Amino acid sequence: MRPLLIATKNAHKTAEIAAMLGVEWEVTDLNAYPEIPASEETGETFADNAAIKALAASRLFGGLVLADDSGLEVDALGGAPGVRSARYAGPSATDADNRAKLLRELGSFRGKERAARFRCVLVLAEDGDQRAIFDGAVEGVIIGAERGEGGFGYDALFVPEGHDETFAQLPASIKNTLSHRARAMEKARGFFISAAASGRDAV
Ligand code: ITT
Repeated sequence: MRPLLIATKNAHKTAEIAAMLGVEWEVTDLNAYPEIPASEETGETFADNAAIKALAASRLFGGLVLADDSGLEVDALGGAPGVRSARYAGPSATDADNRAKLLRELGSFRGKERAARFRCVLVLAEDGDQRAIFDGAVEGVIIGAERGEGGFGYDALFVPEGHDETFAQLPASIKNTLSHRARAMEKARGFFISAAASGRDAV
């Protein structure tokens, strides 16, 4: 198995990515490496922030590093919360705080005005160099009250296009085929196949 460090403290992201990768990869995240500090997300785009996180961790970890920067864009809010999705209700906001703020901000909007999408950018890095970048998005709508217990973040408020249930109601196996993260990981498939093969050759 080849080691892959996910440059995140968000164990939900790690679990989703590990479920999408094959058995070739031994996935860990920053929770297992307290000596690698989480980076400050100072970028203005998902790509900037994913690169900041991947490059910083790859300077301290001897192997392939993957960073995921992701978030929710809501049309009625001009694309907010966007890159600030994790900090929408403040610097130490919980997921529940962020969902409550989103519902308040969307209080007067109805129907198509509540259109939204999740975006994900994945950056792969090794030894302080960026190796690849992939992105994915999923369109949907923000409903008026939370539904479901699964997932994380804004999942209980987001119904993906073509479905009636939120990401928090749908089984993880379904979310993991149609989410923004799944779509970016699908684009990264070829990269992972060759990286796993080159790891085997090197042994
Ligand atoms: P790291 O920076 O350590 O990876 P984070 O959770 O802070 O963890 P981001 O900065 O990328 O990650 O912020 C993404 C936020 O967007 C996340 O906290 C959620 O609120 C939301 N988000 C991203 N993907 C999501 C998903 O699949 N389901 C629900 N919410 C999601």
